[in-house]
Amino acid sequence: MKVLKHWVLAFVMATAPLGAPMAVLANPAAPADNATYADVTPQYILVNGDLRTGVSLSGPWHWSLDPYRDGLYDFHGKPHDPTKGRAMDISVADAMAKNPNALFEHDIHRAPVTQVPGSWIGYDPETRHYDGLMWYLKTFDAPARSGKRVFLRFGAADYRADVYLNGRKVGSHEGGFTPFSFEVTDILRDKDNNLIVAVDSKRSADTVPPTITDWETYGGITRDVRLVITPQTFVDDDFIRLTKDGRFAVDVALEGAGKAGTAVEVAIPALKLTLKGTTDAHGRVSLSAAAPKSLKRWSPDTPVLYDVTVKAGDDTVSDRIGFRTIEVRGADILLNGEPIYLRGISLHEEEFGTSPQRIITQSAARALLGEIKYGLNGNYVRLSHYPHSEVMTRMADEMGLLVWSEVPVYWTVKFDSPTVLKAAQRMQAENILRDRNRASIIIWSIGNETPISDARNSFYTAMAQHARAIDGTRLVSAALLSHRQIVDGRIDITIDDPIVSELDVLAVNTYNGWYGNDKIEDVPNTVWHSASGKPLLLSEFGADAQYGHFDADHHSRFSEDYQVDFYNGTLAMADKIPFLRGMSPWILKDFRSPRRQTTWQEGWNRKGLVSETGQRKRAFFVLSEYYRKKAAEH
Ligand code: GCB
Repeated sequence: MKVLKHWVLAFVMATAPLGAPMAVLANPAAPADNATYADVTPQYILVNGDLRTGVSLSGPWHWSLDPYRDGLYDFHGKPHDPTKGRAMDISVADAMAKNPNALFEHDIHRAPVTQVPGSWIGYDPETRHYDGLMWYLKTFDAPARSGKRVFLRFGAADYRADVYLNGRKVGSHEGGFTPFSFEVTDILRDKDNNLIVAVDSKRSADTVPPTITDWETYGGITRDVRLVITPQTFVDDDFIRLTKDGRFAVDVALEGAGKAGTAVEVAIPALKLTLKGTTDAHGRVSLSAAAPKSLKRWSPDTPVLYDVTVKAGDDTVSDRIGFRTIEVRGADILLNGEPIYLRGISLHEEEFGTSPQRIITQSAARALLGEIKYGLNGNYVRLSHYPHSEVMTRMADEMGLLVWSEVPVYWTVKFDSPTVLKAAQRMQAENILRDRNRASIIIWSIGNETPISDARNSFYTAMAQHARAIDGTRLVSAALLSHRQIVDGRIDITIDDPIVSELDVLAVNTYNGWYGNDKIEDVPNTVWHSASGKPLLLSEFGADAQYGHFDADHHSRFSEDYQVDFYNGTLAMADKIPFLRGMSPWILKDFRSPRRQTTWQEGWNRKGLVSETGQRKRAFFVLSEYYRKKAAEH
């Protein structure tokens, strides 16, 4: 068994109930190859990597299609030797200067240019439905960095990325929605660096998610790329939060030769609070102090963020952090000790508009979340079905929206595969470690609508325990399916998924009145059962409607009238579920989905309450009014 990474152990100890830390470490679905949490956690966390000192490499990059994967394999299908550089990495101009007759089949240095971040589905009509391997090239001069370390950090690349700098492979990453970093200190040169990235969007039965989803695959480098510059020893991770008993708790982990015995100072100037300590032999320190009375707790109504700095040796990391508590008591969800009802909606990572890019800028995030908070009177968003950009979660902190954050364990993941579990846990670790300091996030979701089986149950158990091991301060949930029957002429739904025992909050996707044969007029009288005593969220419900299509006479499917009926019926049902504590209907905005091809849809899932360009459908106002009343009640 490999040695656990120091900080993983640290956080397990810090978050597990007293006397139980080793139990938390036991992974019930432990992969046969003895993988440990060390295998699923990134080598460098680079906490706040999006904000740290550095330079952005976003902007113009060359792109070159490689449908036959020639850049990876030679003529006979043998992989190229990654240590010797690649076909794609040869500077054709240099080589031609030496031998004007040299033969090249690729010339990425003269290939077309696009803007990174973005997705190739928007580059060109030819790439609109491309699913495969794409090469990217960025040439750049390095910033001044004497004596410092340099990391290449990608916000996300969908789905797999192989990264080469100056002809050397610096690393690979699997997973389309989480950040990754590689150290390049010794490879970087002052001038003319060649950064080549092979991004492969192709998924398989062994990927997370697998091939079939209900959303568009945005292949490409979809989030910012940065060179992050740190001192030799630096703050790799910090976890700063308010505990349920009202204390500040801080865990800091340093990386680098000088990580042991280093003084660490965590300051929140607005609260006149400074916590000091010295790292242990592993470069870790845990600090805690009573929260001052002047602390204003973060909530959707008071999204107060404090400037926090962590200083260690030559390094300083700054963040803006809100402080709040979240817990479950019986069937209630308590925010800062008070019961709260989650007035939410689900969201895919797509900006308003028709350009197929998926570029979540601050203004795109503000526009989407603003529609939820001010348009719908909401206080909550389900960021489905994968980790959204850090721009989005930071914006939720700033604007005051509670967040459900999810990993792309969706539908038919290969639950009996230890390799797939490892990939999913790695994504989970990258997501949680990126966002543990976001007050807005209250729920880590371990997946969506997965069919019950023994393999799935142990996979989910491992995921739930892993989430708690990294962050024991938030609630764990999953969007489940439920058990429907007709009893005494009424729709009768029982939540009897065995995974319920592993979850803090139940969540069910329910589409009666849209999918299946139930009529929407029968939905209000649905009876719900759960023996768990835990709070329930309706994590999805919705019906397709094309904006502007009305059918007052027949209320036919895809009309706005039908969608209004569906919302009225489902909200009436919701009012009668005694243990319901919130909802995130499907979905704020119509989103691209290649599997939706009727004349009403034309490649869009039309369950949005607003169209792709942001026009509000009538059902938007139904939910907005419902939430206005709910907000007044609570
Ligand atoms: C679901 C899925 C979601 C789909 C939605 C639909 O249950 O969780 O990803 O997009 O239904 O529209 O069918």
